[in-house]
Amino acid sequence: MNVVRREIVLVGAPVNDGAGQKGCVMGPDAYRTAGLGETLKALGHSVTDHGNVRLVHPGNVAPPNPVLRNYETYIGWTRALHAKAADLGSSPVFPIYLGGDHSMAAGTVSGQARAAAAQGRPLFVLWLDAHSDFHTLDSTASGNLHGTPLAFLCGLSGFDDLLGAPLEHPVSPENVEIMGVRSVDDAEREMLIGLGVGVSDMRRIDESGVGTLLTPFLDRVREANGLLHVSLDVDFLDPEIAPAVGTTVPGGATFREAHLVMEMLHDSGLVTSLDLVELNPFLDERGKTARLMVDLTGSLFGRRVFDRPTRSF
Ligand code: Z70
Ligand code: MN
Ligand code: MN
Ligand code: MN
Repeated sequence: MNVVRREIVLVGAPVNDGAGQKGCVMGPDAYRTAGLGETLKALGHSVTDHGNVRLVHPGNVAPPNPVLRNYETYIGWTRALHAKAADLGSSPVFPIYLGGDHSMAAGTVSGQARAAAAQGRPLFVLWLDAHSDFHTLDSTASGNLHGTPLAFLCGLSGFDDLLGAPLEHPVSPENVEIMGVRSVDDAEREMLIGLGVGVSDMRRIDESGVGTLLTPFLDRVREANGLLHVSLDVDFLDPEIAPAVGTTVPGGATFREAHLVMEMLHDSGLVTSLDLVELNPFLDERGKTARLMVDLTGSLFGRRVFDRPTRSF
């Protein structure tokens, strides 16, 4: 078997203030309960659980837009997770960040991008999500900050409070691929088109298939000698198979589409860090969604039905 043994580090990010409802705070423990560590060990990897990152409150910061909800904790979580991810990114481990709502990616991905830059390598981001999470602090109408991390990560303006300075190592918009999207607000659409972010929406998936859409992106990562961060939002999946999310959007990725993405990512050998976000265990059905997310992570780390052909002719 050609198993590449990875040194995996689990990092809990019990972030809930970016979402519209409560429950994601329980995400990290649901993944642990569903056997994420055991699953990865059974595939031959080493797994160390670093426990949960703790919020450091930044003190009083005036929000630039009155609609923003929990602006100060967005800042606190971004700083804490950025520091953790920059540290892990500079060592040979594979971090899995257990969310927590998607606002946590402002910290995890910016930290990984800092570590990538220190190695002189570009960071690519595959954002698997029903939403594009591409609002600025001005454009968001809901004020839910989990709708903003990808705009921050791509270097859009207005986010300087998050790290206390302009983002030093933004992710290049052409190095981002959003896949599975089916809910985009008008302001986000204009910015995504203006910046040339790669988007494979559900229609393109229906027409071409996830494999055909993913291959050219992976080729670009490889040709650029890039690092690849995958940010997997539970709502990428169809709510029939993954009900444990705050805002269900019908028409998501199927079980097989999602596994194929993970299997192809595994075979590429290009992925260097992962977020598992937006799991709301309070809304789950007997652990079904948590277990599916664990199984998908297993596919990303090498689980397969056969490791070689049964015949040589
Ligand atoms: C909408 C907003 C959102 C979930 C991201 C939705 C944002 N664009 N919702 N992830 N579950 O409120 O900005
Ligand atoms: Mn999201
Ligand atoms: Mn630097
Ligand atoms: Mn989403």
